[in-house]
Amino acid sequence: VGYTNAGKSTLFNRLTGADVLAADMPFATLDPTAREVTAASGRRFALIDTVGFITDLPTHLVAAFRATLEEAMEADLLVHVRDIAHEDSEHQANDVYAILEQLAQETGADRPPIIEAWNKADAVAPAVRSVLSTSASGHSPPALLISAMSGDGVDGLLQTIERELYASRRPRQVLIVAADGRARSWLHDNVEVLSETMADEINLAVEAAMSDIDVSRFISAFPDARVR
Ligand SMILES: Nc1nc2c(ncn2[C@@H]2O[C@H](COP(=O)(O)OP(=O)(O)OP(=O)(O)O)[C@@H](O)[C@H]2O)c(=O)[nH]1
Ligand SMILES: [Mg+2]
Repeated sequence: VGYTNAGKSTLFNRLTGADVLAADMPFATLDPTAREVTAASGRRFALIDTVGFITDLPTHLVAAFRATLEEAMEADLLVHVRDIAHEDSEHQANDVYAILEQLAQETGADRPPIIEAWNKADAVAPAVRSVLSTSASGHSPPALLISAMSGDGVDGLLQTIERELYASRRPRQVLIVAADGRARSWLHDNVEVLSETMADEINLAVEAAMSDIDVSRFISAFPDARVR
């Protein structure tokens, strides 16, 4: 996610080798695109490019963008791409966070965790770059200085994405009512199911590899299930 023109599609292309239109114009991306990325460890995840966030969307465009932006609330991790060379970079970031908060409220979902990609590092003077690099290292949410165009810093970003995605992922024991097909389908659709056994006459014990994010999602959808 990120402000329009921040370099989302350029980064997407660099990470996926895809040829999504990256152009120096607003709304270059009208359709979200998902591609599979293989990290250095061999683990795979889906990366989704989104439309740009902008403060005053023309009304007729809002509806079309809405679904895509709401979809972002279902992500396991948001990569907030920022044009760090832009004079209004801070304002743009604040606008993006305001829109994310609004989407979270409207969808009733928790905002996914975020990392920031401070893009266009090649477009700032070396002295500025080193200052930015220092502030990125202590930044919350985690921030990485990159150039999607030259590829500088992109490997580090990929490692951070992977670390954030899998940090809390471990086998969990989930207890659901065996007759509840929806809870079982959710697990099969969203996480890796390792084993399934009947715990007693009624309950199914499912062992599944889940992150903390997966667990909170699952519990909010199925409050009666037990996870440990
Ligand atoms: N100098 C420099 N330019 C970049 C970099 N990344 C992207 N750009 C340029 O910024 C412009 C916008 O890039 P896009 O990737 O289309 O940006 P976007 O965030 O996908 O834009 P929307 O889809 O309109 O929201 C293009 O002209 C890119 O070539 C970078 O790392 N350095
Ligand atoms: Mg784009």
